[in-house]
Amino acid sequence: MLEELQELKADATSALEKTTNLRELDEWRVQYLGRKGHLTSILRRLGSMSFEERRAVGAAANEVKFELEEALRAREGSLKERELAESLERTSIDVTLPGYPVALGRLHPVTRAIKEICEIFASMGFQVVEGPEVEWDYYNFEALNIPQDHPARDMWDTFWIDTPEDEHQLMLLRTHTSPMQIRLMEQTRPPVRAVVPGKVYRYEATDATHESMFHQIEGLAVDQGITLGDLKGTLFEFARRLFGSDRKVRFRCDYFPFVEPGVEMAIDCWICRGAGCRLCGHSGWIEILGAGMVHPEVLRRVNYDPDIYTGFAFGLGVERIPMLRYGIDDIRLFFGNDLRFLRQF
Ligand code: YSA
Repeated sequence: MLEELQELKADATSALEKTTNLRELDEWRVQYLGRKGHLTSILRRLGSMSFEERRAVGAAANEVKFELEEALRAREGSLKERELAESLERTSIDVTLPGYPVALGRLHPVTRAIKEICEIFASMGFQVVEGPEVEWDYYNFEALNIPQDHPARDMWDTFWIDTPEDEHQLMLLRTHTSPMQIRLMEQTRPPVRAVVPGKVYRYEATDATHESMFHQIEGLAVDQGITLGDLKGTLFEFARRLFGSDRKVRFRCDYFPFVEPGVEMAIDCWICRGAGCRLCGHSGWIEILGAGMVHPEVLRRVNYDPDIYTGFAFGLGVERIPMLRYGIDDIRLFFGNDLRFLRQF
């Protein structure tokens, strides 16, 4: 029996050296070490042996088993290495090839318009500041001369925020960037010259030129001796730099409770070039901003003496600028998240 074991070991060792891949190695394992393999069949016969024989053959069989298992592991390691080297040779990596390009994002057209507009005003000496989108009723309406029952509240209906019962102030999503006029003047003394970009919200039906969330840029300049001429000069210069001198600009009287007098500024329609179409409501003009001279009541509320200081302010709808620029005929495209649209800019 001991001889049979030595023969088995020699036989198995030479068969192991002949294996050339992992599949053959597994077949070898089943043949020599498996449940129905050669070694197991020898071990099964141990039961019919004498005690002395069983001890000697059992110990020798375990030793052979241990050695064959060791040899199996070593062979497995070298076969794996060989297979890896062969597969690398087959696939051949060219480390000098350029890598995959990293996909770069880009700025949203509205973000780009905000940056560009702020840069124009910054070059005219305006500071750029931001303010809260969630605002108190006081700053959005009251302090701007729009008390509780004022009809102007109808055109600026908004989304209201629940506040704790003991909080007596009303909270809302700001309908315009104008509340920042008050916050700025509360914090500083004249001269003030600032622009405020940011999101605003309105509870209104959407159409080609109206969204319920859009962006505005507020402008405010307060000092001694500021006139409506300064307002017009500043806005004309802004329009000339942004659109070029061939675009037509129109000023008309308008009403806002926090200015006196009030104006609106419009640019000739980008689709029909003034002839009249669906987009401009057949008027030939698209309104881009409301403006005016800051109302004396508003100045008084922030402790600026209206007999000494005057100022102008404006609120510009940002989305309408890239619409004018690129001939975009529907504002809803900006936030529809269609990459085919956004990748064009
Ligand atoms: C007026 C006088 C000031 O001294 C200062 C600011 C203002 C503007 C005022 N706060 C205001 O919000 N006026 S507005 O309601 O006419 O909006 C200003 C601009 O925002 C519009 O000219 C238009 O370009 C844009 N806008 C208004 N509603 C919009 C909109 N853009 C997209 N969607 C909407 N729903």
